[in-house]
Amino acid sequence: MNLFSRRRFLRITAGTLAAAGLGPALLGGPRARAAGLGGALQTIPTFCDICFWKCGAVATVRDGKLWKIEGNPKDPLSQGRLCPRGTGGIGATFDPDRLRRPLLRAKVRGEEQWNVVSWDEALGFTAEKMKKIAAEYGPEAMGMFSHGLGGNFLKHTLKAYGAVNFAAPSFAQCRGPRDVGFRLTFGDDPGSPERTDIAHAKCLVLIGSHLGENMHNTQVQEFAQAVANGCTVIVADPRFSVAASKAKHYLPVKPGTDIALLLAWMHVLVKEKLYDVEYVTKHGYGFEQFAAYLEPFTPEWAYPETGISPDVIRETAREMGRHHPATLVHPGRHSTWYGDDTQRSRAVALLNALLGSWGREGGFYIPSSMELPGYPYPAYPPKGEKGKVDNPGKKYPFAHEAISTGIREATITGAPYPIKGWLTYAVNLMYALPNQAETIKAIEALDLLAVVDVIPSETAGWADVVLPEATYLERHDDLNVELFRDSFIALRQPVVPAPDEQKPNWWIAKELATKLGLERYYPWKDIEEYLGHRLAKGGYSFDELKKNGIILGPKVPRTYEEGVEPTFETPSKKIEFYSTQLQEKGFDPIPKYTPPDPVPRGTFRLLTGRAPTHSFSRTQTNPLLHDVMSENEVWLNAKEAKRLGVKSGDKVRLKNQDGVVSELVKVKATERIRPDCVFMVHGFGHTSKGLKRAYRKGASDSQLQTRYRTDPLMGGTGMSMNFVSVELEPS
Ligand SMILES: Nc1nc2c(c(=O)[nH]1)N[C@H]1C(S)=C(S)[C@@H](COP(=O)(O)OP(=O)(O)OC[C@H]3O[C@@H](n4cnc5c(=O)[nH]c(N)nc54)[C@H](O)[C@@H]3O)O[C@H]1N2
Ligand SMILES: Nc1nc2c(c(=O)[nH]1)N[C@H]1C(S)=C(S)[C@@H](COP(=O)(O)OP(=O)(O)OC[C@H]3O[C@@H](n4cnc5c(=O)[nH]c(N)nc54)[C@H](O)[C@@H]3O)O[C@H]1N2
Ligand code: SF4
Ligand SMILES: [Mo]
Repeated sequence: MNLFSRRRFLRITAGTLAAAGLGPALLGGPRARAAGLGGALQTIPTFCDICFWKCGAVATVRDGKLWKIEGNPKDPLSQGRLCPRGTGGIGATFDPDRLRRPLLRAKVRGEEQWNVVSWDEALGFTAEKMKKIAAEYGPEAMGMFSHGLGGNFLKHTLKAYGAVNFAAPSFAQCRGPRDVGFRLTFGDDPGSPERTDIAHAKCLVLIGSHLGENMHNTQVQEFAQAVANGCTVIVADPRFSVAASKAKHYLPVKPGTDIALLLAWMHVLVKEKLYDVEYVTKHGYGFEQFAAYLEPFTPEWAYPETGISPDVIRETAREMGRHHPATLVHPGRHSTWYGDDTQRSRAVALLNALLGSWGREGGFYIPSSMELPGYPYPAYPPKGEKGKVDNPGKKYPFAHEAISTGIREATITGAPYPIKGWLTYAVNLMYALPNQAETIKAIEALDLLAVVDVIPSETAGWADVVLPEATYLERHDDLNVELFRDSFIALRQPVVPAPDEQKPNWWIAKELATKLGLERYYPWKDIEEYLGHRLAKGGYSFDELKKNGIILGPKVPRTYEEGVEPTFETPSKKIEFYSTQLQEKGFDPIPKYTPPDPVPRGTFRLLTGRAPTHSFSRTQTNPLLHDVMSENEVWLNAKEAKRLGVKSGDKVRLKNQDGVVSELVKVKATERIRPDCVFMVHGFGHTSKGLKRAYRKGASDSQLQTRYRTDPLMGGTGMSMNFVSVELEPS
């Protein structure tokens, strides 16, 4: 602490606090300071919501105004530091484009013409429509899409109403294939936050996972630690990512050929007996069949598929073998790419199995969470005969969560039964689901689309009723109790009031329940009563939580090295090198490589990813984050750019195989990408007129992803099957 702030610190007195009318909980204990510049500084712990990592944060309010937000040093997820998005998160509160009042659609759907109404009218309208849907089609006809913790209370209201169809695009459009691939192999998934012990890895393999641009905070911090400790980094990516710049080996793999590379790596490990023989003998099931299966998949076989030379494949496999079991082949997260994604993720899991990294230091630790009882609500109404619509007849046998695109399909077709209402919470379906035309077709078949958001997203533009939520810095949410290395309970609490008529999700959910005649499902008067009740029942102090933002559990052993034997919840109770579950359902018991569709002449495969300063399609209007990056660019191989006569900074349009043309987007001509693909950051090119700051800036990958291939195991939608040509603007 420097002298200046120390003097400020010493000025704090009980009198100043009382005069400012601040409760001790709001003052955040030891971090509280008084400022000489005409007012008090308050520090309030909470957790971030710019993405779903939920980093513990401490916000500082100066003269009643939100000033800054930093990491909470007590929090194991942030370890005292936020990512750039988290730091810029405060911009969400003063975003001029944010929603302010409830809106009812004035004209035709999608025209974004609204009547400003009261909450009473907006929720009355929603409840009436929902009652009508329940009466005509049954409550199962009401579906809900959500992402994140904030959806909990609305889900509760909808369950009380009798709804059964709940989905999140974070499954079938994100980590679903990965989770299923790992479950089939180890009996458990990598989790969110991932159970990766990156900090202690001696060799880290990133196959398409672009940590450093993908800014999941703890992982990026640990990645930096690992690099500082001399960890060998191997990156396989068609694009020279930020992570690739830290790598000893960079493999510019041909898009869609990861399974070939993974099979060849495993071939070398088995052939040269570089795998963890003891671990595999003890925990493996079906290893002999697996080893025999690998026989033909030599590095020479993989070379023409992947473009990676046999000596590089051998050298990198040996490097992995040398450091095992502290070799971590990162599971990635977003894994809906080519339609055979579960098998790709299963191959990643099998490579980890060979290296013995599951349950090991520098590999995948065994996480735990705190025990915290739920609220004792009355039982939900009994479920009817109908079941869920997203996966009829268990068509996708290994889906363990609902498939968003399955609900969309049922909405369009009316089968297995009609879906007539959607409630969305913190999802932008127009951007999250591939093929926007299908999303619109589904919306047109609805009697009700109610959208809860903080900004007028593209999906809100199609809504009948728009319910404006208070941002995460203006509200409480449910408690965060997650599986992680250190178990904890974290609190989100308001830092500043909502500026207009925005309301928190719990309030919206409770009021909607009341309008539906379901008030008995909300026996608590407000969220503090609800949170206090849960914490008291668990034996935790609400006051401590308000003050620190976090309650930490005891440290317990996490790895084999610390004395914990891993267990495997597969049918054989072992690591399944050969999967009988897959065989029984008619799928390949060991992953099979299928070459990707060839890239049509004159086009490029469209790949997408993240930028460090933006989250999905949710941050482009945030004034602070917009300032850092206001539009995306299309990465184009330098030689291809030259051939096409374009240079960095030129504006082009991308046209996909189905004739869809993008907004104008700047070219980034670079050696950092293969010549057969282009890359752009997801979330830009907004077309909602209400998003003034971001309107038509950059291009939207969602608009260009008209094609997708569904994963037959779990219904994930592979979206990297779209090809674009570069269209020059006449000058
Ligand atoms: N084309 C394409 N599609 C993708 C992806 C891709 O890279 N490309 N990525 C996929 C992945 S990995 C995922 S996880 C999903 C993510 O899909 P979504 O979860 O739908 O993500 P976003 O596009 O960020 O939409 C979030 C919406 O929540 C709103 N929001 C933000 N904060 C709040 C809040 O506090 N309260 C409320 N009520 N709303 C809020 C935002 O304004 C935005 O409209 O998309 C998947 N779909
Ligand atoms: N800043 C920021 N960070 C985020 C998010 C955000 O919105 N913003 N979102 C979070 C979420 S929900 C998710 S799911 C993750 C997503 O992040 P990741 O799990 O890392 O997944 P993707 O975004 O699909 O990864 C894209 C990378 O894969 C490469 N790639 C494309 N095709 C192939 C291929 O065939 N083979 C190989 N080997 N590589 C390929 C691309 O060039 C790119 O570098 O990011 C998280 N972190
Ligand atoms: S990773 Fe960044 S945006 Fe996500 S919760 Fe943490 S600080 Fe916020
Ligand atoms: Mo995701």
